[in-house]
Amino acid sequence: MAVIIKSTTPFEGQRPGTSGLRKKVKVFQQPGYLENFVQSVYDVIGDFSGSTLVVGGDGRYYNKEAIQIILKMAAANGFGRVLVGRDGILSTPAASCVIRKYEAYGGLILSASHNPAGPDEDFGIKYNIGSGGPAPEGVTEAIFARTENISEYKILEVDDIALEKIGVTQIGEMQVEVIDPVTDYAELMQSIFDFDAIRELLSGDFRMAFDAMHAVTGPYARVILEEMLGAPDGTVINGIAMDDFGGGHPDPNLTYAEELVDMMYGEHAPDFGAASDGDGDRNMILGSHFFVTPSDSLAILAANARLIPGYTDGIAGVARSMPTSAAVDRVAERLGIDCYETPTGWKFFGNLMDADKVTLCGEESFGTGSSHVREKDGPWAVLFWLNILAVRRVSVEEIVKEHWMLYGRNYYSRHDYEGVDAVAAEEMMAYLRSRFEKLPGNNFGERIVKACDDFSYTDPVDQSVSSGQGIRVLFEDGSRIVFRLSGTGTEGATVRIYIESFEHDPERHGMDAQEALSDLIEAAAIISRLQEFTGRSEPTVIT
Ligand code: VG1
Ligand code: CO
Repeated sequence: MAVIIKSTTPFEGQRPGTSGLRKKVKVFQQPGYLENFVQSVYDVIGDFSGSTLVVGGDGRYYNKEAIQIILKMAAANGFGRVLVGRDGILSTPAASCVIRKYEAYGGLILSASHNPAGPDEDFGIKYNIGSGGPAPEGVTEAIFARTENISEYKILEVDDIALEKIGVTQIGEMQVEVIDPVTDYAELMQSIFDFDAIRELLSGDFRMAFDAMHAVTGPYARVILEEMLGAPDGTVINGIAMDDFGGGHPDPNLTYAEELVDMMYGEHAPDFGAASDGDGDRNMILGSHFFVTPSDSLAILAANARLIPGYTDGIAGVARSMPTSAAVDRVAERLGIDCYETPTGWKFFGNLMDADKVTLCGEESFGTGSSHVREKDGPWAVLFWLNILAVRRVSVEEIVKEHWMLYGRNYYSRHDYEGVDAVAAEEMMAYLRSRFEKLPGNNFGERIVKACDDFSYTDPVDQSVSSGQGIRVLFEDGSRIVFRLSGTGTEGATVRIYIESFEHDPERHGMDAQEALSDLIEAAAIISRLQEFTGRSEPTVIT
């Protein structure tokens, strides 16, 4: 029987940010908290009666409990069918794939991405629309507005639904169909990449390692890399998914993917190394003793796309988030295709892909993807690189260096200051804004400030405007510094500083990025008075 329960939760803080609603598990466990968010989603997304919802998550702590609530509420609210990954598992890109393939009304994805998991760590939920992509700002704002005045939610009072086996269960008027979390996604990958060529590469001397970081990509990588592509057992490391991600921080970067990084810089380093994050939408690419920046990776995928069966006809256009380096812009220019600069967050790529304006897109934060789904896609990026390597048969390092020769090198780095006092961080941003008029004309070493602004984006498809998306300090020589506050952290504020400069001269491509950018890094500290505001002098994470 469906019951209506009067809500008593504190609604505060349910604003879905860049990647949905992210809070500590304990916050989600408050009676009615998750229920209120879910009911608010169901209340504002339109008439879905009788249609299909997709549900799945990265398997983190509270995933299963949350799914039971979501399913019982979906039944009480009139969905006809829910497709749910076995054991409640679906990586973020696989959820996007399933939504699209089965033409679902939308989906609920449970993840806090790369944030640590466990009873004292993070949980998250977001709504994706029928295209398979994250809900656009209009929808997330409507969900938020609804959470502020919701007074009751509907739930079906039934026993928990078995999710361990493939099959269909009826609850009330609704069918719950448990699906294999990997099959549909693996089929999609097979339709894009040359699996035969990759299998051949992997059967020779070529050695690779994939670090699943004890998170959701473990089962995907084991099936696709080891079973379908014949990579030797053990290629996938940390491949067992755990609800606390093994106590780790499944963020595929040089700091947190320590085990893989040690291996790739060790004595018998494999030829290729890759890692993905908690929910499988991010990727890090390494060669033997060599790190590929995500911005370079996007540019290289764009430049080599025609080598891949799924993109032999070329790509329609590319897009990158504003703080991502302009490396891909140079490729777009040479290919004669459009390049769009969007705010941070995958949802801004959706309209461009739906309108066929772009095929590939990416972010500096280890996110790359294409219009095959509407999320960034970690394993897809890994397969893309493998397919390029299978065709070109040169090393990762050679591919990147040749790319720099042809297009020039964008030196790039991001400095994160995590867990900063939130008020201090806002004050620093306000101080920066107050200097927009004063900075132009000033010089820092040899570089002269040309302009400063707060990035604002007008969507070329629906004309919606998103402002306040990051402070840019642009220099006359084309280098730049960007200041942003993270929208995904759950403790205090995270200040992100992005630094970029362009080097055309191949003689100067061999520098360490921190060294090449040192004067800009210093300028960033002076311009923002970072230490005065935050008390910090060293970043928490450098990528
Ligand atoms: C970060 C990244 C951003 C990414 C977002 C979600 O956001 O910088 O590029 O889209 O995480 O990624 P922020 O606001 O903290 O800078 V994921 O893998 O959490 O879905
Ligand atoms: Co993620």
